[in-house]
Amino acid sequence: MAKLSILLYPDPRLHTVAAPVAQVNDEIRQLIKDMAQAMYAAPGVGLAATQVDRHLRIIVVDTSPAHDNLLAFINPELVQTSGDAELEEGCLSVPGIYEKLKRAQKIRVRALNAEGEPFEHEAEGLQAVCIQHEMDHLDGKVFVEKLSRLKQTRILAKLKKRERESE
Ligand code: GNR
Ligand code: NI
Repeated sequence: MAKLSILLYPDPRLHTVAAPVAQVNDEIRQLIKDMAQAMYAAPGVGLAATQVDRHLRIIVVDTSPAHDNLLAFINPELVQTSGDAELEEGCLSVPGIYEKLKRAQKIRVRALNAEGEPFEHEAEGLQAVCIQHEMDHLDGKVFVEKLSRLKQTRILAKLKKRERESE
């Protein structure tokens, strides 16, 4: 299995809009396995293909306490959203930065599974927030870019300072 490395903000490749998966085949299934491995190793509760520099519309999510409920969504689409959630979010591509964002509390997602079959999934709370966070990655958006300009400037300064100090 290929060990995938995770792109770090502000890497411009994180702004790539991912292309739909045309055919779910063994290559896609292998990518999903590698993404799951990278997510669990990090550790994180979700990962988008964008973050491992594979610009296809694939996300994996596991918000279960025992890390035993892997969900994979290929070409995910939100078909329904309701309510408001405001949760502190983090991102494997922006390590050490946690900020609150407003999201839908409950969502219904339509996607293909690893067999290429369409399915729908309802999520709420952390799982719903995580799926929305991952779907943003597929559109080239990193969560910090939804914050105010001031907060983004401060986060970029913090990341640069950290980079300087690690040299
Ligand atoms: O590991 C992660 N935790 C998290 C916490 C709150 C809201 C979203 C997330 S997703 C993040 C992993 C990640 O960067 N996915 O893109
Ligand atoms: Ni993220």
